[in-house]
Amino acid sequence: MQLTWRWFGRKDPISLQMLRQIGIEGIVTSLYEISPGKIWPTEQIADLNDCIKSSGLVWSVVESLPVSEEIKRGGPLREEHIANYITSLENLGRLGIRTVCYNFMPVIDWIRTDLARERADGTTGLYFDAARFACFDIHILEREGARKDYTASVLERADALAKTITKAERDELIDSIIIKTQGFVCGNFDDDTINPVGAFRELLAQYEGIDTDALRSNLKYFLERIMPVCNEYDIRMCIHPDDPPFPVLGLPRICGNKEDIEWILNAVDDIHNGLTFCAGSLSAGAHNDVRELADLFADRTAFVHLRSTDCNPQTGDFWEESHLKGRGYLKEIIPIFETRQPQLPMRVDHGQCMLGDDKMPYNPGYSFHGRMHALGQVMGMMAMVKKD
Ligand code: DNO
Repeated sequence: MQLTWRWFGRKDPISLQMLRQIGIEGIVTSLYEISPGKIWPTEQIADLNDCIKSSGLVWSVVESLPVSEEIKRGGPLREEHIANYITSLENLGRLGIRTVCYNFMPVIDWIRTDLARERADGTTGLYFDAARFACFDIHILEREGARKDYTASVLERADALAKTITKAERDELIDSIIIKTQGFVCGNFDDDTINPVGAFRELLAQYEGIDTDALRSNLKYFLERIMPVCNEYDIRMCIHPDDPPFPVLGLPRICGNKEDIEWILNAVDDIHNGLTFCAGSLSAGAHNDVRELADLFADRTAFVHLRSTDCNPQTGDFWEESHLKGRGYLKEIIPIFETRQPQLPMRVDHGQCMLGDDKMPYNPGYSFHGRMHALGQVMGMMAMVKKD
């Protein structure tokens, strides 16, 4: 597979030159400054593309060309936003950028409650604590009917936490869930969002009455509309699985298990409608076996995220594991992709914070030493199966 790396543009403290030194071949990035629903102008794409090329690298994958809430929920601006999306795809396609990752998670992209949970070896990592999340949902968002979505034991822990949580801890939880993890990926919230909880509630309200079937049909509609331009420029769209891969906050989530992925790929049976195989997101659900999923969907995969998690089905918690351990089974899935699609771009996803990473302004999950350490492990696993 092609070794790629998520790079956050010219502001990223990790430079393209550094990435060349550690063996990276392709870049995964986005025009972060453009909000969802707006056109990506040719000049801006070309400018970033030239910058990447001049460092001897290529722009392998767009992650993400974000799909706006209007498209996801089928709002009044849907047609305009789809037309803009098509123009952005044309502009990318004309410059030869042909792999586009996106997600169809309403309101909130990936979710973690703790950004620096200490691990036994002294590193820190991302963590989803089900009770802390329930406390956010029930006692901070105060979402109507929220209690019925949790087990008795999660409720008990969430209620106990609500009694002892300090103002500072509460603010930190809100910041982790709504701002820090979302600011750099999704476009709904950023550091300037005033009253994040209020903004969050407003977005949630827009999804009232939108169930799984409605969201699926909006995805199908979107895919059908963009397939002609994808065919024309040979653009492989690849949906990112829901992270975590189960419904949250009363919102439907439609890309979290085998049936969901089958449904999406069959809804528009075209090679340009593909999957981002995120071993980390999928492995966070106890219902998924990533080895089975990789084997089933390798041929429709356009991009691979190599990362592993482990979970505790009793508590509902999950956490990021070493790339050599956990339910991501990277040792077993790398040979599947390496054999079936040796040209696929893959990136190491999330690393632990180690060796001073915590002193740097990296986005959560996107440490340098942690990811580089994981990259070395993944390169080793790949070398074992690579054909000369
Ligand atoms: C988090 C990421 C996601 C992913 C988007 C793709 O680290 O895996 O934010 O980039 O969901 O659209």
